[in-house]
Amino acid sequence: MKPSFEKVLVLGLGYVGLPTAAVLASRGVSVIGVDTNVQTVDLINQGKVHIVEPDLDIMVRSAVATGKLRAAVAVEPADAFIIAVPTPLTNEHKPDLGHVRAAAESLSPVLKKGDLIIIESTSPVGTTEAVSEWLAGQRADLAFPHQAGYEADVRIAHSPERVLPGRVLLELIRNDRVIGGLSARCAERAAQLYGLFIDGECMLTSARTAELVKLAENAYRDVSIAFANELSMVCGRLNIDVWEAVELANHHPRVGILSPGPGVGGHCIAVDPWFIADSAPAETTLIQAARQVNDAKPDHIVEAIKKAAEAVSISRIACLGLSYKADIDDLRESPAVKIVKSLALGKVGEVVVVEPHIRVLPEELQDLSSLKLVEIDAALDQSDIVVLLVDHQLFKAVDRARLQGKVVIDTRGIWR
Ligand code: SAJ
Repeated sequence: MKPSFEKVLVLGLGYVGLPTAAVLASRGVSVIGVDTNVQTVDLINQGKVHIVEPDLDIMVRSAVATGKLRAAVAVEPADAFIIAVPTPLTNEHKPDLGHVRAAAESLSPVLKKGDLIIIESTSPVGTTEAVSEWLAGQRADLAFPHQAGYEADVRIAHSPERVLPGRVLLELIRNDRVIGGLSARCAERAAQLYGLFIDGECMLTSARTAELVKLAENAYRDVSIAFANELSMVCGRLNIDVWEAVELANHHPRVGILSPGPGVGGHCIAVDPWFIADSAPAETTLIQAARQVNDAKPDHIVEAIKKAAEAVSISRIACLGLSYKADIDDLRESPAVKIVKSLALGKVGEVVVVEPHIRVLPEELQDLSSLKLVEIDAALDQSDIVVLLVDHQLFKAVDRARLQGKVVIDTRGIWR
């Protein structure tokens, strides 16, 4: 087996692909990052980045400057290929494997004996095997692992990313890594690649198990958050402070209730549980119920705001935060965006929004004429109802005296 990797291609230069490409390049490997977006490719070749993540800009700049990282729109031959493209959800809650398939099939012309392909994209169980079958359909001259197992010419593995946005570079190196091969040899070869930059443990398993493990991790978190969110609604009905109840319950040595919030956002936890539900619909009552509980939470908050608005003559509402969680600029699937949109569409008072990490409102909020993006001071001065949607540092630092006399709806419990 080849001991080293001289050249690695990373397909998809997003939140996972770009940091992975930069870290590999920092270890002396020649890395080509491939993306279909020409602007992204141009930007990276200038040593710049298109996503906000601590230290990523410095790492990319130095990797490009040393010539170890280059971006391109087309694939080329390499020793290993890492696929890190999105796996979105269709409107029917089904996984869309179009990007994974296109990326995998684009490798067909450059693939040769001894190459390694790793799928990092979060994928439903069976995807890695499907990649092997798709490529076998195009390259009858090579033996693939679903046909030839240990003796295959090409090694294919799944190793899901598990990094937390905001801590990507740290977690990429420190986290333990699950590596699932279509054969033991595939997993071993992939572990050699990750061994170049990972301090955590590499745990080898089958591709199907690795696929499920990743989905299980995010579904587990979704179910845990759903429990906290359901409890917050129970406490609302019974007029109990949920934060106090959670804090007290968590003194029990075997209880660790998560924090309720306005709902679950981001591109992972709100999406991945559906991949399990799609594969085993009859067996996933709990997972599907958790999705419904978390998806219903924004509407529950909107109802509480409407009730508060009815109690004042002119309701001027300040919504604090739009991102899907604290101290990042990522608005994907954000419950805060859903709540603000619903208030504006329902004409529930005059709404101003504060989001320190963006300069303009996202497109879906731009046409709502009643909505304005303002600074925190202006928002607090102008409002009678303050809705805290994201626990950004900026909001934690608000002087509580400034909230006096206002109706406060604190969905994250930071001002208790
Ligand atoms: N949330 C709560 N209450 C909590 C914790 C989170 O309401 O107690 C909300 C957040 O506000 C946010 C959502 O849940 O809207 C998700 O945030 P998160 O910090 O739990 O997770 P993500 O989506 O940023 O990242 C997750 C991580 N997975 C797990 O923790 C199991 C990360 O490790 C994965 O790499 C990432 O998904 C991914 O890409 O799959």
